[in-house]
Amino acid sequence: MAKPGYTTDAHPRILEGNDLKALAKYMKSDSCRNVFLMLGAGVSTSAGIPDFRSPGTGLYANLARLKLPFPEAVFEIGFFKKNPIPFYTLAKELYPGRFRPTPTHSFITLLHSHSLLHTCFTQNIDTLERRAGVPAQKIVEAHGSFATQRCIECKTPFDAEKIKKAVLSDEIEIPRCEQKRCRGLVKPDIVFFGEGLPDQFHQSIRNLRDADLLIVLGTSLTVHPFASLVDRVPKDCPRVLINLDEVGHFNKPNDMLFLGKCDDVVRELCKELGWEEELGAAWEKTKYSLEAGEEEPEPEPEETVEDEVEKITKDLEQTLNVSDKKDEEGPSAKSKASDLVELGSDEEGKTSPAESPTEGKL
Ligand code: CNA
Repeated sequence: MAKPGYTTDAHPRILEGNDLKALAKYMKSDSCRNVFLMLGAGVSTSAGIPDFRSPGTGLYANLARLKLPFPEAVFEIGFFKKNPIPFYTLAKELYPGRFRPTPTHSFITLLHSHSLLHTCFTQNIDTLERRAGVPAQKIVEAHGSFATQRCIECKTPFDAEKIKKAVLSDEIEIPRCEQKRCRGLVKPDIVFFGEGLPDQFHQSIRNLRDADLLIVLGTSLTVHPFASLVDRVPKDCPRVLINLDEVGHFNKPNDMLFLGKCDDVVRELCKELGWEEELGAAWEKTKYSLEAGEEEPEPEPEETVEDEVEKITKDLEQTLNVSDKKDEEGPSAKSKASDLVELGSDEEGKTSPAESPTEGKL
């Protein structure tokens, strides 16, 4: 719910500059009551989870050398039906529980504890927002998550512990529906190409008209309809982009651009807000949240996102080598590429919005 008692006339949405100091001042003013966030994979790269599109370290660049008809096939529902092994190989690497939330995730919990957070829209499927302690009712997982799973045929939900066991076992087991006449493939509720976005996403869009501030973090803004949320806030609502590179069209008078790593920018912003210590304390709490009840882990040499990508690619390569035959049965690059709804490029090389009524992620 948007906070009551707010009028634009009494509290105009005006920024006094275009730096973090001005942003912090606005955030502490009475004008800023409802903060909305839009998150992408760049928020989790410092946790060791590769994004898709960063050149070199992104999953797509690395999957390109594998025997997939095209890198995105791993997340394509038609391909999954024919060969679920590549997805499950990747799922094993990305399965929640192994990664610690980042300082940026902890910043979101501070927005909540300071009664500023309205909704955190995320494209991420890693559930790190929840792990950091952001309340579930404040999160819209637009592309689904690993939190629940079901049969892709009869839609019967599947037991969380059983899928976890199957995914994390040494030999990947592909979980199957337990309904006697079904036995369909089971998949985490992650939105694949060719699948619709959750109802909660569509229902939450209208709330953006109450936004006093939109902060967009770590996303290439190439996936629609998610990317179009930036245009759903009121005309005078300040919009902030925090990303490694410039994306989207942040050129309105109240727009702000901070190019850099999310964690670095967020730390600076917290300094300006006087939240520096709180951020440190909130992030410290995430240290032992890797698995409920898990003891403090032994210190390990820090794994970089490059190491993680290399590991994922190697695992997939190995799996695909042993499943050549299945690969051959899979859809051809040519025929499936034409089915994708998100990857058409406009003249600037950016992905254009899906024309098709069928939605899809990526
Ligand atoms: P993307 O297209 O890979 O873009 C990531 C963006 O983040 C790029 O613009 C990068 O420059 C930027 N970036 C990378 N690291 C940082 C950093 N440390 N600080 C600031 N910016 C950074 O990913 P999107 O999220 O835009 O694409 C949407 C896809 C990616 C969704 O469907 C997700 O499900 C999917 N995805 C999710 C995860 C995850 O859950 N962690 C990981 C990989 C992909």
